[in-house]
Amino acid sequence: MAKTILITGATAGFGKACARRFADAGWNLILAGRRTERLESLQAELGDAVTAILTLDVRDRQAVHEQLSNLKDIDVLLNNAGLALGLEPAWAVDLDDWDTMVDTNVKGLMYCTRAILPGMVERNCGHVINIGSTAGSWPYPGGNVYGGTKAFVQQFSRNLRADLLGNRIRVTEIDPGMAESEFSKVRFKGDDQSAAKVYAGAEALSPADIAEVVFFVANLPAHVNVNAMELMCIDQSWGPLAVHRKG
Ligand code: NDP
Ligand code: 8X3
Repeated sequence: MAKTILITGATAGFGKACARRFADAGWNLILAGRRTERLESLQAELGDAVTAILTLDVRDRQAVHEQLSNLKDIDVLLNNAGLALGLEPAWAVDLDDWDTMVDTNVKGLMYCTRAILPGMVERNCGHVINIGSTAGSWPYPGGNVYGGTKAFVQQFSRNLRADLLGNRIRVTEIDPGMAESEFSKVRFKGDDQSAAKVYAGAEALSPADIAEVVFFVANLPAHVNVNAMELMCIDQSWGPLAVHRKG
């Protein structure tokens, strides 16, 4: 029987690429995001593979509960919806941006997980795949709260595993580095030039690369749990620790 994946943030980037990858392999898809017209066009592209589209803002706790808690037979929950806003230093940042990142990347992911997990526990099977980021492990100037939200995703994923020990439910955190999607356009609030500079001259990861990794971990034998996987494009690596020198 075909398995079912619920993808949050399916209207762009990683989520959309995952929808295509899993549909290609015969999975059923439930696609969620705020932009209905994009969900409809993905449904038109992928046809019967899409069993439902859900216009959903993951920050809306009540809506998440109403729309997700009744879903039965979810084999994989892909907690992908998320965003970064701004790159300002912590003392200059717009507090609304910090709130939006926490509400989406932390609280939205919590709400979706809490809505879907009881059904998985009842059936004693399932897989929660959380999209973290290298930003959750490796700091950079301007990463402040975005990196903090992704560090939450890392520890929450581990703690879910601890809670679920004894159940046949897997939890995986995928931590990509720089990947070319609409991410930077969102971060720079529609400034295409600033967004393009992030990827200029480098061969960034693509959403399809991430989809391949998500597909891989979801299709391992049921007793194999990949706890976490970090990936970067070959053109990205770490720099030295920064030193401020007088004069
Ligand atoms: P995109 O901007 O291309 O896609 C983001 C998706 O998240 C969209 O489908 C958007 O849908 C959805 N989304 C955002 N806010 C909400 C919300 N409140 N409710 C529901 N859906 C929402 O970015 P990516 O595909 O690159 O990002 C996907 C995930 O990967 C994010 O969690 C991001 O932090 C993470 N990531 C990205 C990296 C990168 O370099 N691109 C690297 C590491 C991690 P809509 O606007 O229609 O609601
Ligand atoms: C996205 C990657 O380096 O822009 O999570 O934070 S980065």
